[in-house]
Amino acid sequence: MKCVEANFDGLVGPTHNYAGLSVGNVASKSNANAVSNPKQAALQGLAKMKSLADMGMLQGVLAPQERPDIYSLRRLGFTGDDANVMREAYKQAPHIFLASSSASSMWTANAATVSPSADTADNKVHFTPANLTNKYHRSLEPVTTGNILKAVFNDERHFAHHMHLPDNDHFGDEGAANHTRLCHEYGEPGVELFVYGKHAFDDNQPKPSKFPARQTIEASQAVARLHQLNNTRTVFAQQNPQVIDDGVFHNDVIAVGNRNVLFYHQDAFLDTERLKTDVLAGLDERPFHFIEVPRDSVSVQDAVKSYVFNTQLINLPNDEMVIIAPMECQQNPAVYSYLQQLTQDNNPITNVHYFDVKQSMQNGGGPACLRLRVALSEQEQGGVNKACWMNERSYTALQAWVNKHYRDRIHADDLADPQLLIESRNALDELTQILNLGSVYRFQKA
Ligand code: SUG
Repeated sequence: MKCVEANFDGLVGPTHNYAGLSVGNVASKSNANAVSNPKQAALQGLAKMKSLADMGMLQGVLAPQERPDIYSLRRLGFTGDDANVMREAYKQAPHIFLASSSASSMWTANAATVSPSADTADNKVHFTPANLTNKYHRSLEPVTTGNILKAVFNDERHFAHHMHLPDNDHFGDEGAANHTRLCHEYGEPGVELFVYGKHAFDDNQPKPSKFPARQTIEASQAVARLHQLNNTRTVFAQQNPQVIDDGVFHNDVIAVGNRNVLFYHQDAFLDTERLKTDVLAGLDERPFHFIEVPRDSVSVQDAVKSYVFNTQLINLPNDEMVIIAPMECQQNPAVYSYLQQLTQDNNPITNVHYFDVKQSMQNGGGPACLRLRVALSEQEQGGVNKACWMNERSYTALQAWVNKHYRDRIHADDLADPQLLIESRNALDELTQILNLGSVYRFQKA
């Protein structure tokens, strides 16, 4: 079965801003209160999507969410018309209001965990939206994420959609950011590697002491069960608690895998040897490449600053494997020289392409955070909502849409402007037509 891996990037929403909401995420905290540029952010994201499509990759678009989330503010006791809810929430509980205004759904690596049909017992592609319980602003995402995924992958013959896991820290789940699929060919059964930060039901296991572990093993195991994965090809590995305390809040900040390559930092995992043995046990004899980056070449601090592991490892149509990296990797001497050498060494990676996604990077979201990977057979591709593919036509339409609706400057104080909610709803309503999504937002159902 010929399969390719598609990337579905999150479109940056109209309220993109820097609110310092993510403890444990260095960039988010250090850019708190900075002025953002939602228009530039969305255009940077679209440019990356279009470049990948131009490279011959299957590239999709996932719609952003409605913010501020008036419904959750009403649940918290703010009343009156929408403008009053915003005004009162901003006045009485500014932190809650800012959290309700985040455009964080752009980081679709956290939208869901996806298992391709080659790995699942019923041969369907399985999706479980991430509950993102660890951060309040992100915990507002899963219901709408589920609606959007169902509107994009809307063919029951091929796609199975699960509800997100119970909304509790015991089942904290951050989706594909902590999940990597390794295989020789996308259409063959692969190994699904789940990386977790802590055991929720066993206090005697190691865990970080300074920053939260967002993903539990219990959540990863539940997703593996829901997706009907084969035990012999499912690996659970613990992230090194020390690196979480150093700012590695998701595994995709310290490791990335694609097909027969796992590219990771020496300090990424608690037990690297065991992980390697378990991965190899699930694959056949063909060569597999563990590319371990020594701390002497790239420190964990440089990895966190440059996001060298929050890169996309992709196979181009000619089968060359290349890295899609943020510009920040070019600007960091240790990282840049490591990457230069890597493409000369004896491994499948031949080239690095650098992209400007700075608006997202300043909130701790690199190229890999912005995309959800979905390996699809030709038949399954036919079941995907056609309007959601990136091509010349959709690119032109989406660029025009951003230019028409987005602001080029947002500071925290601007978020309480009722006009911003009206602008955002108008924009999203039009977007659902461009992407042929139907009514995925609550304001459209009212
Ligand atoms: O969850 N930042 C996101 C970044 C997510 C990155 N995703 C992956 N690594 N896959 C987060 O911490 C910051 C929002 C703010 O501070 O305004 C934020 O939510």
